[in-house]
Amino acid sequence: MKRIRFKLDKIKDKVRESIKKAKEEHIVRQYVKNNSLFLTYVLMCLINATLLRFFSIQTVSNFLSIKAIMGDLAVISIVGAFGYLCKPKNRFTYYLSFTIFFSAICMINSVYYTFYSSFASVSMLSLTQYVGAVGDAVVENVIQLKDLVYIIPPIILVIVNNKLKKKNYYKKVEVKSERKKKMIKTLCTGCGILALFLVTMTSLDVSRFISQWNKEYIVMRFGIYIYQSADLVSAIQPKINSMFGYDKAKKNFNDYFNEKKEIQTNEYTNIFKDKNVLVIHAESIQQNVIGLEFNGKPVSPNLNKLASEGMYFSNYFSQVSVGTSSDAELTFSTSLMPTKSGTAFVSYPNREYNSLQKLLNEKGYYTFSMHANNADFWNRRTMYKSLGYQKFFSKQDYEVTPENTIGLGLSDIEFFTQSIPKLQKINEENANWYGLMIMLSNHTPFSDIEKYGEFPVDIKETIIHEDGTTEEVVYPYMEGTKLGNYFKSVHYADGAIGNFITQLDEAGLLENTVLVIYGDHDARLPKNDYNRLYNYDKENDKVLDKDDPNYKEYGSYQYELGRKVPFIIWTKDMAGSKYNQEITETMGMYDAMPTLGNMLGVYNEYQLGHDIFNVLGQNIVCFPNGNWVTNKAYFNSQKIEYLSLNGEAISEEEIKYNTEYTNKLLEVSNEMIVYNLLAKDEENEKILKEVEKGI
Ligand code: GP9
Ligand code: MN
Repeated sequence: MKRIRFKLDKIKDKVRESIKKAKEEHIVRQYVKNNSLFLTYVLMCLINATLLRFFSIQTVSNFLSIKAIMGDLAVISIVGAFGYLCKPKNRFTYYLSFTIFFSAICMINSVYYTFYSSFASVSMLSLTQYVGAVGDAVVENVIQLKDLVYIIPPIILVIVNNKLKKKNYYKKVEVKSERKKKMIKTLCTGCGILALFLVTMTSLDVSRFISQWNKEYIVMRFGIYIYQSADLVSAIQPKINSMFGYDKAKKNFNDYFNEKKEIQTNEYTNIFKDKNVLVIHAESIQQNVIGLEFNGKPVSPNLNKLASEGMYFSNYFSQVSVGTSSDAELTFSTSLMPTKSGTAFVSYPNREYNSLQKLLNEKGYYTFSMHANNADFWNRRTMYKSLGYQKFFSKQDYEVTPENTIGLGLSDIEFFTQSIPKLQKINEENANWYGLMIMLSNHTPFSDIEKYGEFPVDIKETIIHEDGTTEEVVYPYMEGTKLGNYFKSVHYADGAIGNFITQLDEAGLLENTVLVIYGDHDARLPKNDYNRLYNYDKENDKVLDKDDPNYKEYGSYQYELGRKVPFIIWTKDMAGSKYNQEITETMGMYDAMPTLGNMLGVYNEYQLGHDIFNVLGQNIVCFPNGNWVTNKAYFNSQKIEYLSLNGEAISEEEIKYNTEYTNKLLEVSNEMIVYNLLAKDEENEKILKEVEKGI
């Protein structure tokens, strides 16, 4: 014991001595003076990464996360260390290049986060063509002032460099061995920070880092630069993935479905047997428009009517990832989740899918999709074959002119109108058919307002004065806001649906048809606009104060839960029948195929969702980022906290169970697609060989 104490004292003395020596020799000051360029580079890149966390994740604990700062610092210093190998006069070019590179990473992620509430993935590079097509929408709706702050650090580095030049900073001669020594010292410091960072990692950090579902969590704990490096590796994975780990994935898959016991029938089985099905993919329609009114006029009178006459699933969540519309189509048709990296439509179109379309094909249905956009958008032309569509009516099958265009393409009214003769022909030629109709007009940025028609989103009031005279007062309310424009756009899209139903009826196409409508995903509108919608103070034309008794909380949870979409199943004769009901059970896009399939008399043994009528009171909806929601709670896996939905606390065990359920489901779903597990073995071999050849 004494010996240990003696040794400790000796170390303490040595440290004290070194500090004293350092003070006397001004070592720190000397270091700063001799390494100003490197230190500016480190500081600038670190500030950028911190700002990114601040503007995206937005809680103090996250943006000042020591772990993330350490992770970023380690990467920046390790990369920066090699700058010392350059001669002093070339060093600036090295550091400026990397400052620009790191700033670009932060800027891209900043823009991306606004749009997708997630961080960018290299695998999305293959999807840039689609971003191009909706590019205007992105620029108009998404690039904000906050995305431009990342330009400042490279500018500061240039300014510092100019100052250093004037002070003859680069005139010093450094021999090769001296440069090497500096590099090694800096590299060791960087590795030391990395080692310190690694020992502070928890098992949760490790598992989340490996699984990569939860991008926000990884950025929060590992920093943006480690996240982006790991993402680069996982982007190359689709090719590598399918070459390795097949056996493990296959075993996982077998175990999962062997354990899954599913009830296959209920009172809804076959209620729509041999009926035609017309599915409307309602672009960006959110559930919160249903029932909403301005000046006594409903935003969506037609959807309201369909919801009140049919089966209306009012607690229905979209489960899309970066593949937005295409992910919605995938999950709706196959009951699978979007893939971990890339998108199923673009990265894995050559896989085997068990889809509703294929199951209906087997029963003699003719299957088709109609969408007046470019057939290659989201790689639909190719993927549709794998989903089992027999025909795809795309832009080339419609007459698109500048006059009949709204937003991204052919207006919804025109799209539906031009589709009627096509539908009539299909109906004449086929005993049964299943069709998907993808709407387009209600797509972000909702700025074609003059084409949407009149729908004021202000507040109009008539004031009666004491002398009996009246005065019309108008409060701007949602006019001029993005959300306000969205409501105008929804009103237009809803009108197009109403028009279409009349046309279908006139053409006799509703007699034997089940109409299904789903909102594909939320409209990614600003949270502040919702705050204005729910907390408008008309007297002052601003949002109510937080401590006002009438103020309704609209935080991030309300926003996330507010992203629900409508799901309606309707037939002409359903109103007033026993099927005319509102189903409030929490439900996801992956429950659509099992629920609708059962009504049509088909069953997919590899579905991940459930027939909702078999799981009433106990359903769970998993999201691609690892979050989940039930009737009782919404769990945010980034914050590791939940919001109670029934006012009661939920147990630790329930959280653990649901989280494990979610992670397993996401893993199995991803592996089913990546490893093509639904394919027969010999087909799979063919695909894997193609992958090996780099196709
Ligand atoms: C494009 C349309 C919109 O054809 O479906 O796609 P989104 O941008 O919503 O994914
Ligand atoms: Mn969409």
